[in-house]
Amino acid sequence: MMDTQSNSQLILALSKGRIFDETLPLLEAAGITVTENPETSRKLILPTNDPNVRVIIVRASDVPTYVQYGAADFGVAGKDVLQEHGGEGLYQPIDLEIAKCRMSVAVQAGFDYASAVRQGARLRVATKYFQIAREHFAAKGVHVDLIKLYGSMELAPLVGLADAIVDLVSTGNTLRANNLVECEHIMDISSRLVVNQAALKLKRERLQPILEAFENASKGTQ
Ligand code: PRT
Ligand code: MG
Repeated sequence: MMDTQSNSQLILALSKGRIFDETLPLLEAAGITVTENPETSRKLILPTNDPNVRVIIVRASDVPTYVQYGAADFGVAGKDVLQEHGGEGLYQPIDLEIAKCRMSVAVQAGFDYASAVRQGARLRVATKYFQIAREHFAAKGVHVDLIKLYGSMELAPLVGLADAIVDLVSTGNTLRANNLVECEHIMDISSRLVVNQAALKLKRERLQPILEAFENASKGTQ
């Protein structure tokens, strides 16, 4: 038997910081106001003005996992995170055009990346984005040894851990502050709405108006 009560309940997975902040106006456009601030609240499940909609706060890289397994019905995640996750079990209907940045290769100022590549040198590349880096260098036919890091990639070339990094860049301030320069653009990044495939069928009536409002609002901000 269909549980109509639970089918009217929606859970949205967001990460704190820029994704939460930039999703708020889209939620507002759908008539949803989050009534607690994740920066000051210790709650991981936040109520909204709609008793049927709750927001869970998870790590950015965990959003696809919560949605894939149906612990959240929908969520917002960067293209970087989705590429690394693989997107299994996720429907990705809308590019929300928020939290924009780019994925780049960067090296220490003075390191001649182009000639190292031309000479076929084996490069050591530190990154949190293993899949994206692997695909990028394989497509270019560049031999690399990838070193997995979980943060502060910018440090790696400065202390000789790596020749290059693959990381997200938005203003470029972090690279500049650490004497690094971008030498290759891999892809543009923005955040996408992801929806659990079963929820999309079972909760279509509840989800559809929200997806439409998100789509219209994100178009309006471009
Ligand atoms: O921080 P935490 O480890 O919890 O997770 P996270 O870093 O994955 O989450 P968060 O909230 O920092 O980022 C969430 C999403 O925002 C990412 O998955 C991206 O899709 C997107 N986004 C947009 C960014 C940036 N811009 C960005 N500038 N994510 C990270 N950065 C970092 C970048 O890694 C680098 O260290 O900011 C630094 C560079 O910024 P600039 O402005 O100095 O160039
Ligand atoms: Mg971060």
